[in-house]
Amino acid sequence: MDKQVFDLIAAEEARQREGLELIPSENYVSRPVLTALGSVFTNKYSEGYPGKRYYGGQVNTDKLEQLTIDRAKKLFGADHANVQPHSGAQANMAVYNAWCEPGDTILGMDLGHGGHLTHGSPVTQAAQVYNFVRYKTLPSGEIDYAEVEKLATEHQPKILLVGYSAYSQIPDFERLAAIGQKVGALLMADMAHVAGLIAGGAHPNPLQFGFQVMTTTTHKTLRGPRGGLILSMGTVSNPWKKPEKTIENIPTLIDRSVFPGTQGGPLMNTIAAKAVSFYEAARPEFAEYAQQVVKNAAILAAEFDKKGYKLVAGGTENHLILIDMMASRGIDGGVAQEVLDEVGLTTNKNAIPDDSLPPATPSGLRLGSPAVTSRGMKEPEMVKIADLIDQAITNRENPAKLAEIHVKVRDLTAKFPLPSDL
Ligand code: DSN
Repeated sequence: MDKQVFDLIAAEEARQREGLELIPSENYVSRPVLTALGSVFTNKYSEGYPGKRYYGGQVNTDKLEQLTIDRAKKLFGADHANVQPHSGAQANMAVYNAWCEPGDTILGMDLGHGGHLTHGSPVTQAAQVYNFVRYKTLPSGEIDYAEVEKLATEHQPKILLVGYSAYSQIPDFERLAAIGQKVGALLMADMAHVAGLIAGGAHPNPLQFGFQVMTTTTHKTLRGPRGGLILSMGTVSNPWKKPEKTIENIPTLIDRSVFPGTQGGPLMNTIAAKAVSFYEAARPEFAEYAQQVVKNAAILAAEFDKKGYKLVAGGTENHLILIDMMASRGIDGGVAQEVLDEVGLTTNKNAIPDDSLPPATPSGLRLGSPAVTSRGMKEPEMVKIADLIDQAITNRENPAKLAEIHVKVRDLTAKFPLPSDL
């Protein structure tokens, strides 16, 4: 009936099918995840938690949410899971609110060095409520652990936060945990980018290194619906009774902070889709997928390196690559993103550490392998993709050549269906 929206959905589906999705925080969900997301659970209000709700009619929602919680706990080896956060940003806010008082200090990674907006960027509301102190990376591209230790000792943060949206290395969780423990901070990891790699055994799990809280989005490498998740270690008790603020009580403090602290009714259809994605992520095929994501990113990085591109940190240990486009080809990341968009290659401009250019036209271009790997692409396709990107950048002022490259992108994607087509 609604042709306008129908046409837009069809056009977006075609864009996703015919293009190469290289934004490292995006992915393609399966048909079962889409089906759950579009299910009648969207009609239900379920404030509270399984067995402790405000409204009637919860016979199915209670079972569904408990199933989702149990699957998440098992997948990540956590004592508790809160599956209600509407997004990663809300998950992070709920943890800050659970553990900190206004004005308390949180030590997190600087946005300009790969950190995330919600880790204390001055433009966020969180930065008005809490006192964020930020650590940076070294010129080598690695976290400056000595600086983390120095800042932690000096500022005695309530939370030591590790997490990022543009960091291509594997953090030394053991070292970070030791620093946090020394100053008595809650150890929090925002693993939104790599949660799928952790679930698939292709990346270390911070919960195994003494971290008490792990937040994530569910839609990146984890390949679920758009949403958030908080995993924690400790004792789970009745969320209706305010517990003492101790690290042991973190799961209950988090539950109270999500609802009623920072959110209203949960999105039960999204929770259904999260449950399906956790089921999929526990399967052996997903472990293969996670390994392939890492292999594919390494091949992409090696190909760019061969072509003389300068990569932040010199390469990648996860799914993500940050190219210093200005140093490599004398154009900013925004120009590169636009040229690549023209030929169906979707990437995003991104700041590099200590960028001399502004955020709207930064030096970097960020890309990654999760979505193309979901389409079944492997090493040979990564070599082709790096080549297509390089050709487009080199021929950015040659429309005829760009049109030829666009045809090559369509030819490649035609051979690899979307997971939702299978
Ligand atoms: N927007 C996400 C990303 O692209 O990394 C982080 O929230």
